[in-house]
Amino acid sequence: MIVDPVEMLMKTTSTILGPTSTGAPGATSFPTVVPDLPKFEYAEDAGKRTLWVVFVVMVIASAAFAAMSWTIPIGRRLYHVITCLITIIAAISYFGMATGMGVNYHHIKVREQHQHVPDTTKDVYRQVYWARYVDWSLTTPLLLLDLCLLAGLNGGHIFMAIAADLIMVITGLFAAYGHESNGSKWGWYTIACIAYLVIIWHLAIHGRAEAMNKGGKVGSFFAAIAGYTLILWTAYPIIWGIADGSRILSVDAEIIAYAVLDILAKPVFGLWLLLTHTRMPETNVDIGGFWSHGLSSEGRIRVGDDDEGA
Ligand code: RET
Repeated sequence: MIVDPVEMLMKTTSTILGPTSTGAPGATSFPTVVPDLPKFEYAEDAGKRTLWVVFVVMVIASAAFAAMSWTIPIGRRLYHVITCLITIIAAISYFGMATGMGVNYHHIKVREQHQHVPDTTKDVYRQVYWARYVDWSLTTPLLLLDLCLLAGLNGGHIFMAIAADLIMVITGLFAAYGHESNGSKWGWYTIACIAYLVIIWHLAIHGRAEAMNKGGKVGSFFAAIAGYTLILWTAYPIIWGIADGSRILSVDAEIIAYAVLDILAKPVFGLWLLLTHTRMPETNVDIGGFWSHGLSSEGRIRVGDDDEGA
């Protein structure tokens, strides 16, 4: 049986430690500091139920995107494949989180100042869902790839945007396990925010310019969907700052906030992208060769692309 040391500690502290008194009535009163019990911040019913709901939404979205892809030839399915993969990865990550995996406690020592006695520290244990960062390290590059392909960005800029994205997610994970006392938490957070600015730069400057070159319709669709993405993505570091960062939001509220953002950033984004792409031939990415025909297609009688089934 795997025993979670923090769960054990929670059980023992709640039975051993009762209310503490600061001295007998009438005794000369000295300034005293009563040691605080450790504080535990963890997901309760609302949070756990939300994780299950998002898991179901991601499964339904994946099924819908797969079904949409079967209606078009394989050579034009690139966006469908990428977008479906995004919701499949999210479904797997939410399944893990809903069943209590991909999460652990981060121990934070909070310094408390007092008027007449030396400072004390309080122990806080807060759950960190590290599975989110695994999810983001796979799905945010894919979301960016969708947008970069739509804009018609070159390989070099796509590579740099995705590299910045991976740096953002990894340093964001370090921030989640960083310490307040030595500045590592907010230091990592700052590095992640700088990486995020690099992503915005690539989308807003290079992406927009390339999309405009593809014509007015593609240009305005890219401006709309990339603008929507930037607004949503910017909400993530804000939620992080008030949840993991300064612990103003409870773990339940954090789960609910990320759930709303994740649904808007993956299934809603995906549906919008795929429906518009199907109606806009200018957004097609021409992928023949191996993707459509396999390695050694020479000499084979090839059925027309349009006849290829699912
Ligand atoms: C962190 C914290 C550190 C600073 C920054 C962050 C940005 C995260 C972003 C996440 C986007 C996630 C998406 C998920 C889709 O479902 C890591 C929260 C800048 C932008 C789009």
